[in-house]
Amino acid sequence: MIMWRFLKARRGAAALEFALVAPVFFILLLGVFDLSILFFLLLTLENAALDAARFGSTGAVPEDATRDERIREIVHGATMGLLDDKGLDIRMLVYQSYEDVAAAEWLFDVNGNDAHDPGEIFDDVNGNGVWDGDPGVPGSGAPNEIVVYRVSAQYRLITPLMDDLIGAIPIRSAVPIRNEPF
Ligand SMILES: [Ca+2]
Ligand SMILES: [Ca+2]
Repeated sequence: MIMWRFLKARRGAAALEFALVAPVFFILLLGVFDLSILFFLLLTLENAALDAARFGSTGAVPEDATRDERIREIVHGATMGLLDDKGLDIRMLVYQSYEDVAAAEWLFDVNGNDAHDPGEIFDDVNGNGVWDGDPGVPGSGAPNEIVVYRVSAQYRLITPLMDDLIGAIPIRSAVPIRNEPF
């Protein structure tokens, strides 16, 4: 009888332990999923920007589309549609020098108004606490011009608590390239 009670108590304790540990375990598991997906999307984004830059720098104009359209098609193709619902943003910006590229303060322009709004994060390259803008001019550039291909998106974590805590995570890639003398 005592033995039976002991076993029952042990089973109860094991159930209680499981109830306590299970949520932590699942959150950790989802965290691993999140990190894997994030890493994969980041690689995809980088490949997309590289592919776009490689094509764009040749100056080739396809028969059935404009250069700009083809560059966007390449990015969509390389990201396999995985980022289409994650705010995929493709920008080609033309710079006069590599110094201008280095000075450009990248903005995660959530509402797409080309201005910094409260809550939007940016690269504070000169460390003055404000967004100083980007000297880049939209376009895919003329021969020998420097073009930066900026591809960005945002990822929301699957892990419930972490998503509330962190919010949307910006992922991005920028590839600078000098156009060929086409
Ligand atoms: Ca904005
Ligand atoms: Ca600044």
